[in-house]
Amino acid sequence: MKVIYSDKHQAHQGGMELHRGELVPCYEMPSRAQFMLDALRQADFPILPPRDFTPEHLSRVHSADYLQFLRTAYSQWQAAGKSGFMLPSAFPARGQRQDKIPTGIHAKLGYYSYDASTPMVAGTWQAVEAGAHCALTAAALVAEGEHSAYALCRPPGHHAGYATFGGYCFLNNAALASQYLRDQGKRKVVVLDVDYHHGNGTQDIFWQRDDVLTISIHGDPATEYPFFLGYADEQGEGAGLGYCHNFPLPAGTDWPTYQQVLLKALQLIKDFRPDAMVVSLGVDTFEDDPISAFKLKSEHYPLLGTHIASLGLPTVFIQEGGYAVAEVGENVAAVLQGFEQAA
Ligand code: OKP
Ligand code: ZN
Repeated sequence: MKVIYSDKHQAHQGGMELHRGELVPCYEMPSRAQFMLDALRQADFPILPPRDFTPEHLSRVHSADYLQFLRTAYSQWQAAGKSGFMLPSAFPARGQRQDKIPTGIHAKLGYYSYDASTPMVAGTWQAVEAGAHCALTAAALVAEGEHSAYALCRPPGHHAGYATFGGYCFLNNAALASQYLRDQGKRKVVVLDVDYHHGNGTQDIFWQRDDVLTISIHGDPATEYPFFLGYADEQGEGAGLGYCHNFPLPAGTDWPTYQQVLLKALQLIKDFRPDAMVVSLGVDTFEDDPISAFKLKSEHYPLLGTHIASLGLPTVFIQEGGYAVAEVGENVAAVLQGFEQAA
């Protein structure tokens, strides 16, 4: 399978994030992508640059005002005399106005975000746009008939909603790939999110739709990020009711338990009978991940790939999280190799 990669991701280097109440160096760092690229090259995956896409592709899953905000936010910060990384500091809470789009940069940051763990810098938009183009290119290859493709996106995307950023994510790469597949004639698409964190952004974007099934297996939001979404009783709304499934799992979840739940998710996918699949591939389920609490070992990642391949679906893999930097590369390569050997 082809790997789509752009070194433009390097322009996004956040600096510090507010993590569980402490300002710490960003876990989501450029070396993550370098380790993945090295491991994939080592494993002989062909590596290609992204194609160009028009802004209209981004507007398919994000609001126009949100995209405009992302493109201009850092210049507005600089115009206010600021430099360095930029974080939101106040958010509209219960009882406060969300019907007015504010104009000041600090108000806008809080309006469009929902945490202080997602800094932006001067190169963020350039990196994020290139990542989205990697996802769209991988989707295009699959739409054109390849059985699978992998987009090495950095930063990740699955926490980005229709008009919200957070959880290190700005554009929802998995949603962009899914919508692209729909627009190219795949009638039903499933997004399987195996990142440790709930794919709240993807859920938000497809919440009211029955043409894109979203399934996420993740740490229990009662204690794990994104905290306020990802419970099992979230099932979609309107036409989308029944087309969203969440599997929150406790800290300490190991491969036998994970595999049982994965098999349930795969059965839901078979029942849906999709024409294509998008996998939000996070390897922060790894036992040594610094911000996660599952206990998967490196030997389990090929098995994850094999299980996914058993569906026999045209599949776009989108890179999400994974913060045990030295091991992310081999774990990602292991999933893709497991998939290819079984496909
Ligand atoms: C991104 B992905 C909150 C901690 C914030 C954000 C985690 C984002 C994970 N105090 N941590 O799903 O791997
Ligand atoms: Zn994650």
